[in-house]
Amino acid sequence: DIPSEQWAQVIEKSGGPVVYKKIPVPRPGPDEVLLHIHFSGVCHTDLHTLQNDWPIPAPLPLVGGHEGVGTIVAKGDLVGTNDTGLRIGARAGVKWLNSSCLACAFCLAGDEPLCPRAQFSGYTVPGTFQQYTLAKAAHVTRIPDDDAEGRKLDLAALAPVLCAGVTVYKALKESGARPGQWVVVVGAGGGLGSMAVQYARAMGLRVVGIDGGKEKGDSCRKMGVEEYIDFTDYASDSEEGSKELQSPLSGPHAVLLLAVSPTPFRQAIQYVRSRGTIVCVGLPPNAELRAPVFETVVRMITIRGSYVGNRQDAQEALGFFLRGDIKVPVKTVGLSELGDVYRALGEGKVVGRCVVDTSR
Ligand code: 8ID
Ligand code: ZN
Ligand code: ZN
Repeated sequence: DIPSEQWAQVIEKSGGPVVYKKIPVPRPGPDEVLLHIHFSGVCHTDLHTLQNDWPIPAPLPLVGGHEGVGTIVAKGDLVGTNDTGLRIGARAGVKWLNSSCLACAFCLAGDEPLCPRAQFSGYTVPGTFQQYTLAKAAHVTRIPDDDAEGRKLDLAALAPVLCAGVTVYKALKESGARPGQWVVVVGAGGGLGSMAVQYARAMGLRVVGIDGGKEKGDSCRKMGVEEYIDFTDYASDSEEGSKELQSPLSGPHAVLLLAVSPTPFRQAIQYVRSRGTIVCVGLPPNAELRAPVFETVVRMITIRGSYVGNRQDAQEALGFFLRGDIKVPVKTVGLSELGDVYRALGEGKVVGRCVVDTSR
């Protein structure tokens, strides 16, 4: 039974606070499914949205959230009934990429996050911080009922795979790092970072984690870093500071930049190995990349961006989770407490990922 009203967290003015209130349950269009969302991870992107950090403003009022796991409760007439896995009662995931045109050159080549007509969950269309959300059938992630061993899935732990997991898995592939090589994860104690450490390990890479504080350090070691560097131990949070960072790092093959501050984006060139790759993923507002041309050339450094992943990347990232390779502890709180999570994220106090339970 689908109710006519539901609880949601609504951004009514930019900067917040979010308002916990009842809103109507939407009905699916012909190419959409309606999901009863059970859990949704809270990504730092959701905080950027609340704070209106980025060049493209989000339309308000808005329901945020883009890391949702749910059950399909209704679907439109164009959604196939046969082998698509989208039957009523099936589990499915909602990602940042809510839809794309499926017809442009990017979509046809499996680069649908680059589609000029892409829509984003919790940014340009309502997201997963509500009990029922719409999603385009073509873009939901199919989730089996059980894991690879036939055990019941931990859906709260699975939720972060749908943004953090797919994003870092894709970024690691984009880095070109091979099994046995070193990768530095900058922001390793956060949501994407915790996942990145585990995916990197599962992909046979050796990991150095950088983040701030002892609690994040303990968590990084649990996730599997061989070395933890506490950036707050270094004298200056500046490009100069990177000279100190170089010595413990000794030339990683790849650097994944997941932090939400601009400084580490400028430091990475100083310590990445010659012929190494710097992958930019974090989105600090108004930040600019800067690298000396001479060093970039004579050391053959690659600097690239990586943006979520395509539908296949999502299924592959989910596969690691289903096989038991991704064990990032999540802190689950009620959807009604989302405001506290935003606050903690803004203060850098979230270790790993917070997930909201839409039933409370
Ligand atoms: O597709 C994409 N490119 C994509 C997908 C998903 C998220 C990009 N993102 C972006 C988010 O919008 C955000 O800007 O990635 C960034 C990280 O998201 P998150 O992992 O959800 O945020 P978090 O949990 O707050 O983790 C950030 C970590 O960075 C650390 C913090 O301590 C925190 O643990 N950090 C900071 I801030 N400055 C640091 C520094 N100088 C640092 N760690 C090391 N060195
Ligand atoms: Zn995200
Ligand atoms: Zn397209």
